[in-house]
Amino acid sequence: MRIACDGRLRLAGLGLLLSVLPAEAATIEVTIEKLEIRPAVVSATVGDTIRWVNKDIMVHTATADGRFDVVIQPRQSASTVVTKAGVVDYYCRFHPNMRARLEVAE
Ligand SMILES: [Cu+2]
Repeated sequence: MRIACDGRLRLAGLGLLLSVLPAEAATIEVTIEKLEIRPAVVSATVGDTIRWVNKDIMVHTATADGRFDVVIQPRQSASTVVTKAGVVDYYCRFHPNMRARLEVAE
């Protein structure tokens, strides 16, 4: 009986959590490989998570002046949540030729 009780509590907790999160919040994966960011343009909605996966053996950043500066270690991933709508151009601080864009909708 105790297990059944815990299950109900957990479900109630999950329902509460879901009700405060935007329904459409998603994680969008962007790959960095051979000093290239792909896809170069992604569409997102405020509240979404952008997750960069660095497949290279060198460190990269996803840097948008005044917005975010995410360091992505070699062979690892890192993420940020987009909090404002608009077109965001970002680049890598170590390799300024690496550029990409987020198009963030309200
Ligand atoms: Cu880089």
